[in-house]
Amino acid sequence: MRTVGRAAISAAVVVTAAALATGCGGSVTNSGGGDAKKLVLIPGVANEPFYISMQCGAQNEARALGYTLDTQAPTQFDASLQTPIVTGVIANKPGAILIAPTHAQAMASPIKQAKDAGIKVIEVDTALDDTSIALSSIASDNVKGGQLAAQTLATLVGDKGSVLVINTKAGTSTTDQRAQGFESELKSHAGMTSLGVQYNNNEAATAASIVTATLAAHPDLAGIFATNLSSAEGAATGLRNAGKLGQVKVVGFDASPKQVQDLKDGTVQALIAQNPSDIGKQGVDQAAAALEGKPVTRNIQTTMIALTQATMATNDQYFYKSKC
Ligand code: T6T
Repeated sequence: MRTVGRAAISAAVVVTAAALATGCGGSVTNSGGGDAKKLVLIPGVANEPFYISMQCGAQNEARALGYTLDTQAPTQFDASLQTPIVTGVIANKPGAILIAPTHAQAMASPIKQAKDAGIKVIEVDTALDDTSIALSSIASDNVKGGQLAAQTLATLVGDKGSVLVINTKAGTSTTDQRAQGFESELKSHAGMTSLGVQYNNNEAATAASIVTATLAAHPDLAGIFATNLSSAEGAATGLRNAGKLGQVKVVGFDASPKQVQDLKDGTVQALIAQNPSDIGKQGVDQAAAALEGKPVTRNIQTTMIALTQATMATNDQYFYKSKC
């Protein structure tokens, strides 16, 4: 095992793109009788800038390497909606799937069925607990991202006061790791107290309500770590509604257009931006390697950066896209 350290169809699905292959010759039949030149990207949820950016990177790379890439995403970040997509994709027998599992355990069975059908499985962003199913996993170092968020928030609040973690859904590998990294780093900051983790079910409106309720119980709240896009967008709304903008410091993961605007406005103080386009690109590279019998790298870490008002102007390549 080698690690490379560097820097939505039925009621529930949206087909967001089918990039046609250029160049390379006709279809190649895989062992299951399908099309080995066909890749399918199954993101966690449709119409969300993190996954749109991932799709852009994957589409470009697939085109460059002579593969087709279809994207099929659930309308909500939910295993019960992602499972039927996987099942439907298996029936079409693509060469490989690039998937962001919406639950570390609940998605194991459908994804294993894909593997058992002879489809190469590549994890992009999130991962299953069972590491025997995917051939390769491409993601940020999410524990480190959580630690970085804690260090950044500590500086912003003067290393003292109570802080809240807003997470998405329990069982999401990435955001659970970010919360763990945050909590473990907090142990080195004696003046800071964690109010624990609350879950927003990946809904920004729920994150906003969590902030309102927390402020009612803890008017002296110093800071918030929002573990992803929905948590951070909602936290900003909650603080705005409560009239506490700037007084409660926010470090959020991700860099959607709204998050970038919130940073510019000073509504949030820092964003840990990932590199979803590179996750998509490298996912395609690993899928192609697996299909072409070349060596595959089991774990690949992609870059992250802490964006502040001071650094955002020179790092706009890290801003997520709403379209390719
Ligand atoms: O933060 C990203 C992704 O890394 C995470 O796994 C789920 O949430 C996002 O898609 C942002 O909404």
